[in-house]
Amino acid sequence: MTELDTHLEQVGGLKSARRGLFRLGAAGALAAGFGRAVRAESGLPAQDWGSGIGAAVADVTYGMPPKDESDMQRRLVPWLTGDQTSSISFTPLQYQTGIITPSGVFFERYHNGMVQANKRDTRLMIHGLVDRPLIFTFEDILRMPSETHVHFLECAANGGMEWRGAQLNSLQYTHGMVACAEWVGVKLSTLLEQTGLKKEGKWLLAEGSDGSHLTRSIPIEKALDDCMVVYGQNGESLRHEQGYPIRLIVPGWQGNMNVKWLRRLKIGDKPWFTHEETSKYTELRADGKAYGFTWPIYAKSVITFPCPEMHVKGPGVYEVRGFAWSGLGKIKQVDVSFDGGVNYTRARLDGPVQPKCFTRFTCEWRWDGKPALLQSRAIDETGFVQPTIAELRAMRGSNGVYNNNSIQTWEVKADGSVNNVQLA
Ligand SMILES: Nc1nc2c(c(=O)[nH]1)N[C@H]1C(S)=C(S)[C@@H](COP(=O)(O)O)O[C@H]1N2
Ligand SMILES: [Mo]
Repeated sequence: MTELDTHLEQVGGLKSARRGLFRLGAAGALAAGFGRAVRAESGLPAQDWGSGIGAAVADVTYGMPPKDESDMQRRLVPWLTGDQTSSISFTPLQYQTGIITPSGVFFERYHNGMVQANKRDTRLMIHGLVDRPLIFTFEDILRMPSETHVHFLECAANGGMEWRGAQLNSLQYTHGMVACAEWVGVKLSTLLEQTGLKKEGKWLLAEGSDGSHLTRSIPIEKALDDCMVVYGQNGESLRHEQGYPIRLIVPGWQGNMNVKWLRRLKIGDKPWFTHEETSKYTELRADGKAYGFTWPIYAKSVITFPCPEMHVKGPGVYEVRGFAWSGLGKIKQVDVSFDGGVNYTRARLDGPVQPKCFTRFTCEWRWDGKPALLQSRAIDETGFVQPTIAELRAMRGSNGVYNNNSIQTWEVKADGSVNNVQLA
């Protein structure tokens, strides 16, 4: 018996550990259909990197991805915005393997460029209808009780170019204004406990310290529910791109409300109707009027393999992969179609399934080599079903920009290439 066996026997885990091994064997047999592995009789020649000494550890380094992974970059659409300081870059979702978006490729959205704020001069003022208006330093915020949550963040303009028809033959450009990260910080309710709230305080205004002084109104129920002032992102401090040193996280609601380089929170008795929540970031209807506030991101999903950047190579068995998310809570179900939405197969949810967070889904696909139309449809725990683009257009016309959560169709051609298409 090895030391591990003895330990497992003591804690009563030996049997299940052994069962685990057998289960692995069974999964291996099932997976055989996927591979094109060759028989091992021929032997495995040594690889050239294995014959010498590897690189030494170095002092004071920050690791970078392997050279071969250099396609994993944020990209922009040059014609989309008039200049690059009020612009956006897109997350390379086609290369994202798990639910966490690496901080270096988290999409960026600036209304007036990226500013390099610092911890020393950062101040957060909370005032308005509070009992004790207060100004917090970064140190003050860091000392307070903290929490960790994994949440997606999506610009309401994600997919905004696709309202009038399929435009861009790229997953990065059709869906890359979204990303998901682990955030660490202080709940807004913890901060507001210190200032106290007057009874008439029903709304909160959040303002950024960058030149755009971006401001948004948030109902106090949401502010007290799950909003956070965060300083941690994926195990380190926020990046400048994401609002270093502090930003607001408004879980599941429009990216625009997640104010970066946070500076001021004002409590009031009514919303402020700033231009970011009236002329922008509202939902246009077919009649040209816009709905009032629509804050949450509704259930949405997209297949990340195959996609225009990730082709299939010949008939055979594939694992279709993707992400689903909802601003209303957890993802309950994802269905995948191979025939443009006529038939659907239930996908496997690759847990943990967390609220207002990317959920990874996978679905086995036996491709016969004929043209196919791949789709995924998300359903969240509130029962919200991701709509088709035709259903969305019937409700809202096709002149809008925001809140396009429609089902994406990828056309797989006989040669294995993949195109962004829309079905009437
Ligand atoms: N202060 C400030 N906050 C901001 C913005 C900004 O330009 N300035 N852009 C907003 C918009 S429109 C979006 S979609 C998100 C994007 O967050 P990210 O750049 O971390 O991806 O930040 C929001 N918060
Ligand atoms: Mo945005």
